[in-house]
Amino acid sequence: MDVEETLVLVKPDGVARNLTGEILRRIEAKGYSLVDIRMIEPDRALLAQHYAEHEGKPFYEPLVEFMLSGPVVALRVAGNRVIEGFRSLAGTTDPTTAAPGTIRGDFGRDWGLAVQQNLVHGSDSPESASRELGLWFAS
Ligand code: IDP
Repeated sequence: MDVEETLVLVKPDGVARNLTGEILRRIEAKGYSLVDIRMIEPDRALLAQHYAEHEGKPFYEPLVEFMLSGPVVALRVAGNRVIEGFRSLAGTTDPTTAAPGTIRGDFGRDWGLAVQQNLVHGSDSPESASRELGLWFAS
């Protein structure tokens, strides 16, 4: 067994479209465990840390504005190889080409905006998961 924890965020579009329950249902149906959950209105400082690797990219500012547009649901999720497994459940970044059966493929919409409103975030490595869980579940 390679039990890990990952950070999943239901982004503002997912919360606004009442998809939090559906996303959590898929995570639990896959056999992963919900360890903690918080609804958070992130500030710029938190988002700057969370998205530090993207600073300077063309989509960075629109991405931060989008993430500030409404509450986010943060999930601490545990399971065997859950980091890779959740990213598989989520589908690829672009909702237009994400495979049907994935969260982004089934529900993500291409609004033609400067940032992809693709419903969820999932940590991409054990190092990212540890860092991001520390940010979103601090104190
Ligand atoms: P991921 O969320 O699939 O891991 P990342 O490359 O880490 O994708 O990008 C973080 C977020 O930034 C994406 O989920 C998406 O919302 C946004 N994003 C990434 N690449 C683009 C792009 O080329 N155009 C617009 N938005 C993007």
